[in-house]
Amino acid sequence: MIREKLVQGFRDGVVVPEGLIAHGRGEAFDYLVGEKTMPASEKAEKTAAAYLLKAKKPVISVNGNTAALVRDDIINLSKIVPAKIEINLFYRTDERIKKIVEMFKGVGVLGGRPDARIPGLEHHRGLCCKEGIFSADVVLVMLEDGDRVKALSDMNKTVIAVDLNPLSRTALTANVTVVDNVTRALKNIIKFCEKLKNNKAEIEETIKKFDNKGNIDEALKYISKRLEDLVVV
Ligand code: PTJ
Repeated sequence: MIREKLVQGFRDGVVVPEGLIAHGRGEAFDYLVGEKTMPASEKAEKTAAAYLLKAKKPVISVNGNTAALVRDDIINLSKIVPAKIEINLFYRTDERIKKIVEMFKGVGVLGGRPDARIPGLEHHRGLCCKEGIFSADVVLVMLEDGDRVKALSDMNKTVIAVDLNPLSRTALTANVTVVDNVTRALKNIIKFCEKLKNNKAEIEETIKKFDNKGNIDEALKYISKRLEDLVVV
């Protein structure tokens, strides 16, 4: 189903060919994790929810793959937090932006008329909105390029990244790395937002006890143990 959604997104001009390649890489990692949420990922998802709820100006960044795969979850999450949604494309074209804006019609997404730049990124890739990503304190990115995560981090933003590759530059640069399929991750983050929403103490506690590097290590150990257990001879 995931593959079909992306292929349809590609035919509709929402997903780029590179997005299909990125999906293939993600799929390979998903087999390694057993196509389910690892305990370390659940911890990161809870922490992601805590950061989003605590933020003053949280923004969910959307690209072609996430628009095609998890549009409804993005809208639900943006309402629960509440957070702004900004379309921010790596392979930016006006036509793609227009198509994705159309997919989020009625929700009020940013990104159609960028009026600011993320320092350190070349022209097209640095475009963003002043009232969105540019002034956000917490940004949720999914299937994001490493340079852009680094640039956001250099702007002193807290970056939450969903990326199935625990060794990608994105995963290693983000403040909170969720090593999970975006189709599971967003649902879990929504679940934790509902749980934490009125509990300030637990939000603080969750953030305080989270160690991102240690959590990535835990994910790697889980994958490694899983592979060892799968060895038959
Ligand atoms: O729509 P655009 O123009 O913004 O372009 C989007 C892509 C995804 C093409 C662009 O951001 C890109 O090239 O990303 P990368 O650098 O290929 O990184 C994508 C990362 O997401 C890789 O580490 C994949 O393993 C991972 N990934 C792929 N599918 C999923 C995933 N992570 C979580 N859930 C997935 N379903």
